[in-house]
Amino acid sequence: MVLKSESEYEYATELHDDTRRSLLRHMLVARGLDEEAHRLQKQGGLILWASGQGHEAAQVGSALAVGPEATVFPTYREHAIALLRGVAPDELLAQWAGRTFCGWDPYRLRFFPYTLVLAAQTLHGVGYSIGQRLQGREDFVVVYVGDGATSEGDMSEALNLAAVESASVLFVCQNNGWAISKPAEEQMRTSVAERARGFGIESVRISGRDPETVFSACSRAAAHIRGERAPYLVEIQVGRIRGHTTTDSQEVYRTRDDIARSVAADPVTSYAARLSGLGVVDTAWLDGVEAEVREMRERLMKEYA
Ligand SMILES: Cc1ncc(C[n+]2csc(CCOP(=O)(O)OP(=O)(O)O)c2C)c(N)n1
Ligand SMILES: [Mg+2]
Repeated sequence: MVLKSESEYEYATELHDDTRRSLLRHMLVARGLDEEAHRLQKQGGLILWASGQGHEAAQVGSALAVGPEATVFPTYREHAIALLRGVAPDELLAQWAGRTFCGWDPYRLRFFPYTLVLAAQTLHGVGYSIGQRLQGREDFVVVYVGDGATSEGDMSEALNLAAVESASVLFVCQNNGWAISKPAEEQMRTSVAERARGFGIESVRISGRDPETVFSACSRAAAHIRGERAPYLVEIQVGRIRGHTTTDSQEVYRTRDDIARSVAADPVTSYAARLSGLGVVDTAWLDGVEAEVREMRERLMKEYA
């Protein structure tokens, strides 16, 4: 089956300005937390940090599109979604400081613990959805997975199970092109979106640079899942700005140009510039968010430095 190119998916949905400001605010807060966590790790306050820089539009756009009723099964890099779901910044960092396995209540926030065993959460998510439906409860689940993790057998089992059981699961693959130092081209011969179709799951592949594209694509995917009672997969191509984690030196295996391309395609700075240019946000609004971020960073600094 031939995968449609991105240009065939025109997501022209006009978003309300409040939604656009909300997208940008969540992205800016996530970026601020990420910068602070990275700095704290370098100072020894955290044991490890897996940066989400470059993934913000994919995460915020998808999480806002599915709404608060959906239960999220994350990997270990979904910090923007954690914050959006109400995980407190210090709760989020607690696990990266080795203080807890999970600093929040997964049931109350509908945001499950981070999973470091690659793709394990894909089966957890599908099983949870099926179980919820059997009990007559809300069964909409969003499973996040990286490109590298799709090579795990669990992912194939999860896709097949979701397809045959018509589970209400949205699979969101954030394809940042790398599984640590292994490039995506060496992990697969087709796109993840095309692979999903082989299991009988509808899918789309989009760019993760613009949160509005992600929001629109995931809104459509959610409508499909709720309307058809069938799973869906959205593959979002993102750029990984920092290394895999703070233990990684990506300069060793990525070319300067490749890293520079990811930096140049930064979804946070480009969306801020775009909304400023359109007059959707002004300096006072941006200053307000900056003050909020500064306060959050100062609190984290006191707690973890
Ligand atoms: C079952 C399993 N095998 C190997 C690893 C080691 N490992 C940790 S992260 C990673 C790469 C994952 O890449 P990807 O799924 O693309 O996610 P990304 O880190 O790029 O967001 C690997 C191989 C692991 N955590 N779990
Ligand atoms: Mg990856």
